[in-house]
Formats: sequence, structure tokens, C-alpha cells
Amino acid sequence: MQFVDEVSFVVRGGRGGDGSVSFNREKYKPRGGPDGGRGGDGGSVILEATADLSTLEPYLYRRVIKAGRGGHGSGNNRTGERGRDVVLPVPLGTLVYDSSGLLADLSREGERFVAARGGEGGRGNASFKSPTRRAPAFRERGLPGEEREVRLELRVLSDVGLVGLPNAGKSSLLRALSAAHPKVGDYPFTTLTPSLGVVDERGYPQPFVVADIPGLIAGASEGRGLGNRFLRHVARARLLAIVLDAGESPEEAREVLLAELRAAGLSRKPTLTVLNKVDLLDEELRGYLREAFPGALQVSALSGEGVEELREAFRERLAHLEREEGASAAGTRAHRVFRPRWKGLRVERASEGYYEVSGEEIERIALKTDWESREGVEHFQRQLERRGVVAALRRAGARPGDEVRIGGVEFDFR
Ligand SMILES: Nc1nc2c(ncn2[C@@H]2O[C@H](COP(=O)(O)OP(=O)(O)OP(=O)(O)O)[C@@H](O)[C@H]2O)c(=O)[nH]1
Ligand SMILES: [Mg+2]
Repeated sequence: MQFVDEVSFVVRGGRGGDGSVSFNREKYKPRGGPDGGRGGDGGSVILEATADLSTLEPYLYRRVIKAGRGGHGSGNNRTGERGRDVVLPVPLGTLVYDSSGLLADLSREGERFVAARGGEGGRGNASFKSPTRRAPAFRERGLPGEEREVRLELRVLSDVGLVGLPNAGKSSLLRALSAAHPKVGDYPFTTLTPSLGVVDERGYPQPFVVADIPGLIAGASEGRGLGNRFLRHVARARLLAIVLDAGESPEEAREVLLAELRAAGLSRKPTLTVLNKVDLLDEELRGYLREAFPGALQVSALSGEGVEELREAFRERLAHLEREEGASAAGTRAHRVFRPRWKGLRVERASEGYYEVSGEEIERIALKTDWESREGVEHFQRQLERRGVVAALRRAGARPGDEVRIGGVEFDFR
């Protein structure tokens, strides 16, 4: 599968089914009690994180993803069928945005986010029966489902991110450290997409995940080479390993890499320097590098020298960072879902002269109203009175005959 880390498409919840108008017909009872059932709720479009997927490719060419509509209610108090939910699997580390910003961060297996809720089914006439209204002949319409354009952005989740110039041996290191088999080649830009490996040796209490990304070059943050597009995949790593080819001007390489990390806003990440390919160096050069790079680890992905020590160093640093993160509450990787909702009632006079009433509740009621039915319209008007909309319109200066709009519906104020 192709590695795709950004897609956008429209999600639309299913419309709720309409309520039904029906009367129980029994023998000798020309008009029995109202028994119109409720419409079924529309299905929702749901995103679900799964480790089985590592790319957003399945959504690359999708434009609109819709959930099923709810069935209409019917007589004998039968509720309409619920609309079918559509569950979209997404890789772990998927961030969900819409035009208002970040909506959800799906980082754990099975975590779900309802991207577009289905519309509520309308009530049937049986629900409007009361001691004073024995035979209501109106019902509600089902509500349309939510609709919005979402943008999914994948950020590979790892504990350690390997960052280096092309050909430094990052992929070879990932192979040496884990059971992963990323492509290795003796030419730059062998790696074109991030890959992950789990370091899970026997006897290790805490397995950890290492991410290998394509090589960076000077100017990557301005879009050179494969650009810094892939840096975002290590942006959430807890530790960055700066991988240097020990035989190819490692000092210069380190400067280039640190500059790119700074440009990408990652200079505050904890780092560990790794000098790779030391199998090619003599003892004198190794001694020189020990002084030039204090604290760096000397390894050879090829011969395996120093790899065990590197694994151990990663493990220790991660455990240390975990303790620090645990100490600060900000370190908790809580699942966050943001769903701003505005629940007020607002009346505004538009420059064209009509009055616009907005508010989630009242707009829902307008959408549910069956305008074909006189009784349904009367019911709507009673709701306007009861919820203070009529009073609010008067306060705003509306007079009988003025045009009022609520949730796309127009009528005259009386
Ligand atoms: N002698 C020696 N060669 C190595 C070592 N590690 C990697 N190589 C070689 O260096 C070349 C590049 O290795 P890769 O692992 O593909 O390097 P990379 O950093 O992933 O490269 P890009 O994906 O292109 O950025 C390959 O020919 C490897 O065999 C090492 O420790 N010693
Ligand atoms: Mg590579």
C-alpha cells in the first residue's frame, strides 16, 4: 500500500426517518388512538483507530462518505429502522481537523470519533397525544445528518525517531535494532516513507517503537530534497536519535540536522547522538570522535557492534523521560475530542430587513416541522412561544407581518 499521510473528504451523517401519522383501526372504532411511530435515527460516520492500518491510502480518492438514512416510522407504533453507521478504520496517530481546528487525536487502538452524527428521527403522532389533544394528526420530520469536510493527518507514533542525512544508515539501524525490514541501499533517498520497528528483545520489560524516516538535507525545511514533510512523523517521538555517518564529516552533518530541527520547531526535543559505520574507522579516528562527540554512541549497523548498547541507551533515556513526563501532568497523552457547541438563542435583524433566529434547539425544531400539515405548523408556533422566541422577536422590534427566518425556513411574524 502507498504511504499517504494526509487526506480530506466530506462526511455526512444519515438523515433521520420521519415520524408517522397513523390511527389505530379496530373493528367498531372508526378512529382509534394515534399510533404513528417514530422515525429511526440516521447512521453516523465514525473514525476508528486501528494498528492494522499504517496509511491513509484507503481515503485518497474518496470525496464524500455517507452513513445510512433512518427508516420512517409507521403505524402500530413501529419505529423506523436505525440508519447504518459507517466505521472508517484509520491508523494510530491520526489527527482529525475541520475548518474550525483540531477535533480529535486518535492514538490508541479502538479509539473512536464520531465525525458526522446521524440526524435524529422525527416523532410520530402517537407522541403528541395528551389529555387535551386526543387525536393529533401531525408528526415531526427526521433531521438531516451532520455534514462537514474533515482533513485527516497521520503522524506516525513512535518513541524514538531516527533523523539523519541520506545514507547515514538509519534504515540499517532500524533493521539491527528490531525485526523491521526497511529497504537499505547504497544511494541517498532509499527510504521514501516512514517505517516503524518495535524493539522487543527477550528480557526487555518495555518494548518501544523506533521510526525511520527519509533522509534530510540542508534546506529540507524550505522544501528541498524530500523536504521536511516527514519530520512531522518524528514530531511526536519522545526522543530523537541524530544518526551520523562517522566517516562522512559528522560535525557538519550534525550542524545541518540541528538547523533543520530548529526550523521545524523541534529543537527542544531530547536527542541522542549516534555515530554509525564505525567499522570503517581505525582506533585513532574513533578516539578523536569520542572527544568531538562526548556522550555519543559509536555503533555499526553492519557488524552489530554497539547495537546492544544503543538499545540499552534508548531504553534508559525513555524510562527517564517517562518518569519526568509522569511528574508533569502535561505529559499525559489524553485522548481529546473537541466539539464546540453553541446552545443559545439569538435574534438578529439582517440588513435586508428580515429577522434571523439562530440557536441549535430552535433550528432543530424548525427542521423537524412538517410544513404541509396545519397542525404541525401550529405545534411549531406553540414551541416558539414556549421557548421565548416570540418574546425575543418582539424585543428585537419585530412586528406582525415581518419576515422571520429560522434554520432556513421563512415565515411571517404574527
Ligand atoms: N560499513 C557500513 N555500512 C553501513 C552501515 N550502516 C549502513 N551502511 C550502508 O550505508 C548505506 C546506506 O544505508 P541505509 O540504511 O539505507 O541509509 P539511510 O540512512 O536509511 O538512507 P536514506 O534512507 O536514503 O536516507 C547502505 O549501503 C548500507 O549498507 C555500517 O554500520 N557500516
Ligand atoms: Mg533509509
